Amino acid sequence: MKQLKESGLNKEQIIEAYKHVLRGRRLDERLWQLTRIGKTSFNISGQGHEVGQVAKALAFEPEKDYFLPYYRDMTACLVWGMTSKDILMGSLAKEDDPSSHGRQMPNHYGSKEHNIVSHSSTVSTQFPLATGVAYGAQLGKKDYVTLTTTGEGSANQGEVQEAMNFAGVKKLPLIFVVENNGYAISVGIKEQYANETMAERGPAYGFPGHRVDGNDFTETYLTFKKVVDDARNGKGPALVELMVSRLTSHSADDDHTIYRSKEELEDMKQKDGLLLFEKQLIEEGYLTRDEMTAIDKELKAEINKATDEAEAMPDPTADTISDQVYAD
Ligand SMILES: Cc1ncc(C[n+]2csc(CCOP(=O)(O)OP(=O)(O)O)c2C)c(N)n1
Ligand SMILES: [Mg+2]
Repeated sequence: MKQLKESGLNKEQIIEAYKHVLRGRRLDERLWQLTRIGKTSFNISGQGHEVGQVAKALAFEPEKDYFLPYYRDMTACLVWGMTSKDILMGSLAKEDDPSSHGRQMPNHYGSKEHNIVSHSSTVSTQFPLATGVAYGAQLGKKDYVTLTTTGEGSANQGEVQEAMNFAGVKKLPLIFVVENNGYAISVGIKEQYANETMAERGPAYGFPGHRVDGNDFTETYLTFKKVVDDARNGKGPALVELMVSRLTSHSADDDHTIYRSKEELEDMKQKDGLLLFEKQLIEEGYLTRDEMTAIDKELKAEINKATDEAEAMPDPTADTISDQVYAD
């Protein structure tokens, strides 16, 4: 793994990155708890994707760049500006949920305030939409870059190929990401695609493709920094394949112990990106274990407060059922 100092980020920024990673993990654990005690209907989790998502998001300028995420990108959405309370209001389907005012399923992140465009449950439909958002930047001579993401199984949908082809033809300022966690629900990669890597599909459409280890913070951050800078400078799109692990079942509605071996699950736990990142932070002198424990305590208090506040927010009322669904 590359050293953290090679990222060019200072100590404060690296510690901030760690807080984002840990917040993503702790908040997701809270979402699981709420599902299990029947307070929410569903959860789909990014545990194992967090380090890569933080490194990715930090390479953008969320004040102006657009993000069309997929359902596992909660931690990236937190970096982009959403709060724990925002996410919790979405899971609890509250009227003030910024993603959809409680109309969508949990984990369909969106925020008008933060340029995060809400997506459909039909996987990868955000890809052609992102192409449109990026084309808007080009036609309007604006310097924002658009980011869109999906999983490696969903990357085989037809509209993904259409979106990448159009982006290549027009040289759009658009970064495509495939978060490759090796599974599409219970289906492993051997049954998903026949090419070696997802990254090699970039050059097939006329732009660079990079495969990075999503647990290597520096490698991921520097790769995104380069492609984002290039996109902003008119050099066109790129595809980044982020190699990550799905530490949980696909969602709150399945049990991965049925289709993954005990050995595989144990091995994955040992290689948990959060633990590797913590080890690296200690070894490279950024934080001590005690300091990490203190940060964890702070984040747990923050998430408890956000949960109480989100739970106390009003539900949508029946007479507003079609608000936020149809334009006036
Ligand atoms: C068009 C479409 N087909 C099937 C589904 C059901 N579905 C939801 S997620 C998913 C698996 C996606 O796997 P992958 O793209 O690898 O992403 P991951 O969940 O592993 O992050 C499937 C089949 C769907 N939502 N939309
Ligand atoms: Mg997958």
